Amino acid sequence: MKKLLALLLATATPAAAHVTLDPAEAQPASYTRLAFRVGHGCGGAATTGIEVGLPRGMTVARPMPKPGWEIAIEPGASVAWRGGPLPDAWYDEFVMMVRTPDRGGEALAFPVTQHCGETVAAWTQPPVAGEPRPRFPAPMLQLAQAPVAVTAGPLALSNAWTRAAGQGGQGAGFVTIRNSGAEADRLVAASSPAATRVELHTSLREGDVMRMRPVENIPVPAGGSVTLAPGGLHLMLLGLTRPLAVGQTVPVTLRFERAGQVTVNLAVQAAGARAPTSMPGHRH
Ligand SMILES: [Cu+2]
Repeated sequence: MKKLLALLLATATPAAAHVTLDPAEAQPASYTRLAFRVGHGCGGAATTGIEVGLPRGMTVARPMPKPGWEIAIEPGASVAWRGGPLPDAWYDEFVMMVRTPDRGGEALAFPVTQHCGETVAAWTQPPVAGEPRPRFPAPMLQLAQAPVAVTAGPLALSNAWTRAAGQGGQGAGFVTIRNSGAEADRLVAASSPAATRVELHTSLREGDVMRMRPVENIPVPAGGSVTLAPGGLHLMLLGLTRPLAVGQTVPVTLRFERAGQVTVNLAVQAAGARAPTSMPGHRH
């Protein structure tokens, strides 16, 4: 018979005694790699399985195969790994690729049941505002607030994003700019606290090679729009002053000839992303 470990763990040191989720934050409606970190067994016993419950609306959850572990999927409900054993003193990660629901601002709970032979530990308690941290916390994923269109006069900026990159490197920023006004405008400069310098670039194909070239400005036609996108116009973030990590946002201030200055937050997507919510290597 399985015994619940609650009483046993209640007397153990609470520090580090839980299953955690990496990363803790992600963008809504985007493909995200989640790693469930298991840093201990159940009160000394080796881990022989974990079962991860999926939050409502998480229809895509693809576990990464793991040598020595069998995978069981219940679509839309749970993903489980059975195998090991993973000794109590060892550490391991259980990884899946998910598509997060389009519910920006929501905190998603992933109730995890950890099996150690006959013993079970249930990490299933979401935190409750105003109450102490639960003794058996469920791993949580905080979804960023859904990006809203930023406006400057007749200009509306939306779909602002970039890709993960390392400190000291460079990144390309993308955004859609719509001009509902009767007069054309031009993007003339950009800056960001995350980059030493931000240039306006276009991409040109020369033979088989794509090259980037600075442009003086980017026109935004009256009653029209311009889309900065991979393979075309983009913001070039040079000399990154900090790493750009998936799930974060990067503020960039754009200066328009007529509309003036406006700051947008670029949502950081995976390194290979071709579109704001795409999975690396896939087009949607
Ligand atoms: Cu460039």
